[in-house]
Amino acid sequence: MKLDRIVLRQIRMPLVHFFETSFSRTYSRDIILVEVSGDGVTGWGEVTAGEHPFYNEEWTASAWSILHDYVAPRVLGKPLNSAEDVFPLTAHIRGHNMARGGLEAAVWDLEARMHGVPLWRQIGGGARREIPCGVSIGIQDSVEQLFEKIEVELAAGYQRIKMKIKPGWDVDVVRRVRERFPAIKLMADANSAYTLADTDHLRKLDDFYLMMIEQPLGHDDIIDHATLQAKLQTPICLDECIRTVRHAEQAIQLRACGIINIKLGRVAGFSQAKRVHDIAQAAGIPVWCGGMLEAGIGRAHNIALASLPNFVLPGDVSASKRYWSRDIIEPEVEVTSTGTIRKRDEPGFGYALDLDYIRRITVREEVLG
Ligand code: OSB
Ligand code: MG
Repeated sequence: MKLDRIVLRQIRMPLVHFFETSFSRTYSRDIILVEVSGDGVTGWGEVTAGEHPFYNEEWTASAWSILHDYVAPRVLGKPLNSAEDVFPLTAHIRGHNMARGGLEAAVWDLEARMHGVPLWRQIGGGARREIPCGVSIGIQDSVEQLFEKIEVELAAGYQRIKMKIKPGWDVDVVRRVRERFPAIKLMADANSAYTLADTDHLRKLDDFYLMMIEQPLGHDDIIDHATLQAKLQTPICLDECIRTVRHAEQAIQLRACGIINIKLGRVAGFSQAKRVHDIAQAAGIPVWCGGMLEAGIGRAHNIALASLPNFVLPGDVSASKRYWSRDIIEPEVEVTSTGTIRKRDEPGFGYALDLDYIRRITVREEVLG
């Protein structure tokens, strides 16, 4: 297989509700879609970078530049035996995994379509017919608002609630949520808002039998997480700091976490996501699929990823309507009353693209090759 054309599109989509983490509040997304063509077949990927370099070093404009100037030239016209060849072709680029991963995932989609199989089969997934789903609920303006959101998501059937925390919105809020909802699967995500100096404060969270605490410490730290994990009963789940297979190996070796959140973009695509999945499985570390407020393509790719066998915990992959008044795929992603998403059997990522809508919300487009 050989790519002869890459189209980059930046789309702008307002969120139905703002999403607040410890690092920022997002009202609207600017998302890069990557369309790759070769041998008469087309595949699609989505870049998961945010609008600002606050979750990691990437943002929409940096991802566009990296794709345009560095990723596309390394892949266009090169003979590819499979989508596995994309990661090594872009490995000379340091970091910028989300930009590289957006294109890599598009090539997996293309390869699946070429073989006429669903993406989940192409990546070696398919361990389950239905993907268990949780929701990630951002920091709210009041605890009452948070209660309301949790009620709505539980009524919809979601299997676990993740609440975002930051200094000033942590132990007391988690306590109130736990008192109000004593039996739910609950976890907290700090997005690197704390340091080891907060150890005693974070230990108070042990009282609330959380499933896990996600990324409490530095976005680039593994060693301090190992120190903290030794002092906490609650398992630590690592997100930001697992960018490579080596990071996952080191975190496991140092006992820095009990659980890993795998995000397709953060680890540069499916080939590395699968390897992180495999080494975690071999070490007895469960994984789940994280989210980056994706539009339909990224969401569909996450569903495929979450069908690998060690994705045993509910992920942050949820229904389109929680994010968008209209998604870019048809049908939109829906969740069953038991909080699962059924994977689909169509070739590729499994949903049709709403190209008219994509055209209408495109704010930048460039054809390469
Ligand atoms: O840390 O998991 C995170 C969104 C943006 C950036 C980082 C994170 C998140 C989420 C949202 O938690 C997950 C989703 O619903 O897509
Ligand atoms: Mg996280």
